[in-house]
Amino acid sequence: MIFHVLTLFPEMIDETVSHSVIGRAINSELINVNSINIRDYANNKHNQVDDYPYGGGPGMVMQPGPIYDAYQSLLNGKEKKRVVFLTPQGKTFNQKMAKELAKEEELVLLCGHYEGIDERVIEEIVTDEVSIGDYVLTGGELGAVVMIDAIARLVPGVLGSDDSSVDESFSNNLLEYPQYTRPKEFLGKSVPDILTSGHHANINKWRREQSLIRTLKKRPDLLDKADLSEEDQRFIKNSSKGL
Ligand code: 6GU
Repeated sequence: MIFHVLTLFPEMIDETVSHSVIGRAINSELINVNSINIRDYANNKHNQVDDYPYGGGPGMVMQPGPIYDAYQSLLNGKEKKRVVFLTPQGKTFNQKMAKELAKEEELVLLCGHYEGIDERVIEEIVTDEVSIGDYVLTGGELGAVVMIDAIARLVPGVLGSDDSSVDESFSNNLLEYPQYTRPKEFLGKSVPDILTSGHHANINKWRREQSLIRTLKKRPDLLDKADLSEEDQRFIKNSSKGL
């Protein structure tokens, strides 16, 4: 999968994706992150890409031309691509969107800065508007790397062989069960006995119940969307009494 990022700060993207799981996925060519500096498409000798807003007001607005030309440079005559504009006005990013976008072969992420981007280029090239939450950032770059991380880890092969994305929080609208590793005792606290019992059926049951309890306590809003067996529902009912 290829992520093209149109940005004025390509280092913010390249540096962030160079580490850990995503960095390895890039090195092994499972994904490609192609940051394009919009400033390279400036058409004046000062490499200026923003200007004063028509009608007045604070701040500067990114001009449409350089963004449009940077986008065109990706097309090489082929069909249009899906272009996500990172903006607090967008639809809030979530795991479902990550899964949906992970099906694409290529994605263009457009990062705005300053007071915004000239509306005409947004109308012309943007297919999706995405926000990463209800707060205001200084630019779209952090949103872009959040999206790249969440989407890339769903690309087959990016996580190790052990299918670690199947069981996890949100994929089934339940939070994950608690994890423990050595040492067996830490600050006087022991690992739950069941995890060292070797009874895999009991361990799975305990983990399921822990997921249900956690979700009930921390994110009860998720339970409506979760796929719950009758046993799960009975367990939740009994646990709720104690809360
Ligand atoms: Cl994606 N961009 C900006 N600039 N601000 C945001 C955002 C994105 N998501 C939340 N706030």
